[in-house]
Amino acid sequence: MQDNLFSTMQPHLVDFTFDAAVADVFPDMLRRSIPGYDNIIAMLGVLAKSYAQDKSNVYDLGCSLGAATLSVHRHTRALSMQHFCVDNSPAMIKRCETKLQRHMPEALVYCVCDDIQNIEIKDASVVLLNFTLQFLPKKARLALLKTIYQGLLPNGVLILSEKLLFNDNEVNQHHIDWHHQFKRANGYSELEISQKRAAIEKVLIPDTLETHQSRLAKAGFTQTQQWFQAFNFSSLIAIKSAGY
Ligand code: GEK
Repeated sequence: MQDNLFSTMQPHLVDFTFDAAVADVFPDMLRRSIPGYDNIIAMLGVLAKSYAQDKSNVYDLGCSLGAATLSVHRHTRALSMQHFCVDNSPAMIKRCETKLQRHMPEALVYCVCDDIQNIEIKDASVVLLNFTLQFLPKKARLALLKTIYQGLLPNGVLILSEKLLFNDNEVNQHHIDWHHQFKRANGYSELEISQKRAAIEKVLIPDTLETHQSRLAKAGFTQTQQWFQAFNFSSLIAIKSAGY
């Protein structure tokens, strides 16, 4: 279904929520709003294949409709792994469960409707935070990364994709303008772009790349690589070294 949720003037714009109306148009919304989204999803599977371990767990935190889990499974189906898909939106997790049952029926998948801060992470070889950390209060982000680090096996990885903020105002504005051009090129109108921006700005709070890198280091990760960036959207891979 096509995303036209913000195409008509909304007299009382409320903060963005991941409700049923959003879940119904979500694949179209992400594809047309996040530069490189399909590419990132495909590469999550490619990267996961290098680090996935037999008899380990994979966590997709803020899984929405399970696109990242599907990609990981596509590349790792020869291994025996348990997939934990977590989202606190009932509309998302319900659709996710149906979709994964249909597309990976042979896999061990647990779809959990909860806040990702309440989840115990253990025996994990791959943890995905694909555009989710940005929705957590800033002061809760380090604690979650520490929990993830503790729950990872040696050589395990966290893949963290986020919208970025830039310290330099002019540079930041360029990225915002390029992103809006990308949305226009994908058929969003000026009204849709401005109403979506107003609805999401209090719930999606981006950090700079440097903040992410230093927070990952504080959580324990000694190796972090930025493997993707398109405008102000980026993805990092953080590895838990074998010595720990
Ligand atoms: C993808 N990863 O397609 N606990 C659990 N879920 C949360 C929380 C929380 N505290 N906060 C937000 N979410 C997906 C895309 S979307 C990104 C992720 C976006 C969930 C929220 O319900 C939504 O489904 C998801 O995180 C963010 O690969 O919409 O920009």
